[in-house]
Amino acid sequence: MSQSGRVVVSHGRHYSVADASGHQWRATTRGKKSGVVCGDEVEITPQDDENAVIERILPRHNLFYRSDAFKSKLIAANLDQIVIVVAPVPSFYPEFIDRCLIAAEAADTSSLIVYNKADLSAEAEAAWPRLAPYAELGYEILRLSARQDSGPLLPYLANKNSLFIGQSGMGKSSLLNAIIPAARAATRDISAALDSGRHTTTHSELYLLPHGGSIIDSPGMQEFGLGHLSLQEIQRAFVEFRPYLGQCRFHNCRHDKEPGCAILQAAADGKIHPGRLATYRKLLKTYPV
Ligand SMILES: Nc1nc2c(ncn2[C@@H]2O[C@H](COP(=O)(O)OP(=O)(O)OP(=O)(O)O)[C@@H](O)[C@H]2O)c(=O)[nH]1
Ligand SMILES: [Mg+2]
Ligand SMILES: [Zn+2]
Repeated sequence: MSQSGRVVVSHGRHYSVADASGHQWRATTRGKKSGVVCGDEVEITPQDDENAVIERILPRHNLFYRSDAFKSKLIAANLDQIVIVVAPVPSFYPEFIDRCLIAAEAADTSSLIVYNKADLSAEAEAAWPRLAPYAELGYEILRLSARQDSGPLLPYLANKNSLFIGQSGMGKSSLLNAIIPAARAATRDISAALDSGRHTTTHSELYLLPHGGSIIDSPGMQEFGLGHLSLQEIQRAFVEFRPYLGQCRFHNCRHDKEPGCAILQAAADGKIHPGRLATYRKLLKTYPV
């Protein structure tokens, strides 16, 4: 007899699926089939009291993924929001934020930026201006310290399925532990993590919030490829481009060097941040004319 459940752990091709009663099944897919991610609703067939086979993935509201040079990598499904965790130490790359925001826009999920480690006040103050463009674009930024008080994030998480994402060492797992102490996710000193060349979190896992909603903690990443998106999807994902799209002289304008380009004009008028345009230009290079 098959039943349904939600994928709460995805570790290579091994999964945990929680059913409605909260029981967690150790699950695998049939044959070589994979493509199951945290947050997926699935149909399973129990094999015994603990093991089950995933028969199929139920229709997804959305799927968040990135690509590397070779293929796309699924990250999580059925999300309400992406929580991009950044911190002053180790330093974060605005381009990484741009890429996450683009993937989130393309997956039709909202995003929130958490600026963690506010307790490192001198460093936090120094790096703060690098986040200003995102505030200007209307993205919400919460400045907090997982170590001191994660409280300001709670209202944003209530009854939502959130994905914590970010570069390694930003404090995603620390934040998770502060919010759900029972999670007891591994965290690690950055220098130790960098020395070993590994990320501390090695698989994605979904944790339930006591009053509704859930958090998926994901492994840190340095690269966030967008090869799965078309150039048009990328252009639309830059929220500040939207008022100007369709207003260029050429209908297939790449907003590169074309005359009569409304985007370049807006940038020249100071309406598009140079850093964001630089990210766009970098992405554009991967889409040959
Ligand atoms: N000062 C300070 N350090 C923090 C804070 N939050 C996390 N850290 C430290 O930052 C380091 C990395 O934290 P993790 O939670 O492991 O980071 P992560 O983003 O989960 O890293 P990966 O799993 O590798 O992606 C640890 O040494 C934490 O103790 C904070 O609010 N303030
Ligand atoms: Mg982690
Ligand atoms: Zn243009």
